[in-house]
Formats: sequence, C-alpha cells, structure tokens
Amino acid sequence: EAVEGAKRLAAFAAVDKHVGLKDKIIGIGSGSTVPYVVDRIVAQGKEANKERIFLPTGFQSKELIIKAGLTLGDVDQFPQLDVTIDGADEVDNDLHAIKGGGACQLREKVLAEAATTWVIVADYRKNSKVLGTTWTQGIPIEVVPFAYATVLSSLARMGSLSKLPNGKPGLALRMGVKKAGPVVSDNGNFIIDAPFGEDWMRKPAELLKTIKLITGVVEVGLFCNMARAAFFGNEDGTVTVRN
Ligand code: DER
Repeated sequence: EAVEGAKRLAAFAAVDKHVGLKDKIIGIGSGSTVPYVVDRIVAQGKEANKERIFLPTGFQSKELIIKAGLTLGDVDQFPQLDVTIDGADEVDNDLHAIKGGGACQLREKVLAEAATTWVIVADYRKNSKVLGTTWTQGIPIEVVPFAYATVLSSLARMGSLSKLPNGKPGLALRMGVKKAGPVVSDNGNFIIDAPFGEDWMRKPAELLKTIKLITGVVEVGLFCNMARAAFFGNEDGTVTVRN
C-alpha cells in the first residue's frame, strides 16, 4: 500500500544515487525499508555485484544479504565502508535521526560511522521537523542488563517522561511481545525506550551526549550530524531528498 510504495521509492532513489560501481564495501541497515535497498542493488546485476562485499547491521540484515545471494562480509575484515544505507524512525530538519525501533542501533551506528557516506531511506511518515513529533515512543537506548535499573533512574532524573502525551507508559524497559521478559538485542543487551519533552528533543546532539555518558549505556538511538542525505518516498509517487 502507500507506505510500502513510499519505502520502495526512497530505497530505489538512494541506491541509484549513492551506490555506484566504485562502491565495493556496502553496509546494509535494518528494518522494513532496507529490503528494497537490497532489491535495487541486486537489480544492478551480477557484474556490478561480483566484487562487492556487504556488511550487515544485525541478524535480520545478515539474512537479507544471504537470501539476496550477495557476498556477506565481516566488519572485522572491512572496518571501512564506502557507503551504508539504513532506515530511520524519524528525521528532523537538520537530518538528525531517531533509530532503534528495531533494536539494531548499535551495529547500525558502527557501520554508519565507519562509512564514507551514510544515507537514510524512509517513507513520508518519518519526514519531520522536530524529533519526537511523529515517533513518540521514546529514544531507544541499548543498555547492559546489569545496569538497566540504574540507567532507568538516571533517565528519570534527566526528565524522561514516565507517561506519553496519550497517557500510555513512557520511560520503560522494552518488553518482548512473543517472548517472556525484555527484548534482547543482537549483542545480548536490553533496550530502554526513553521519551523526552520538546525542550530536550530540540537539541538531539546534546541529549545524545548526556545519555551516552550514563554508565551502562551501550548506544543511543540518536544519529546526529551523520547523514549525507535522506530520501523520503511520498504518497504521490515523488521522492523528497534532503541533504
Ligand atoms: O531500528 C532501526 O533503526 C531501523 O533502521 C528502523 O528505524 C527503520 O524502520 P523501518 O525502515 O522499518 O521503518
């Protein structure tokens, strides 16, 4: 439907613009938009992909690469990438992004930072002005299990909202749906979702730094000053590109 078409539009436009023949080491993000990125790369043909190595940002991403018949690589061997393409939960005017809806933000940020070019692909729902406007469930934060309770109390002291504007629970450990107990990341850690008010969300780089310094925090789902460009598929079949 409209959202899936928009994801596909964004993914195709981003690959066409940022995955050229000279790009050999390619990072593949996580989520429901990146499968279209892989489709478009496969469509460039066997010749174009023969020498390329694809690095995953998690279990789902790894399976995508394998199923597409692309060559899987390990970041241990390829710690520098030409380009990484990934989704986002929300993107603001300055191309800062909330990520971690799929609890993959640690490996995503490693491959985003290690790439010469990092590009966001998303549907129109993610194209925002101020973070927290459309993605209201909070900043996804990966924490070591030992420290989840102490991190929760630090976040509460920072002003993380205990209730969302709609009255639903705010600051909390992310619990499994078809799994008893908390969600466990690909790295064996827990995820905390921490919503903040607009005062904090208007300064995402500062919020990122403050949260990152809490002992026990592994990685924060705020990607600031990282994106080269963001591609948003629109309902009317157009693509909005923001650089
Ligand atoms: O969890 C993540 O960071 C993913 O990239 C996610 O934010 C993208 O979600 P979507 O492409 O399924 O909307």
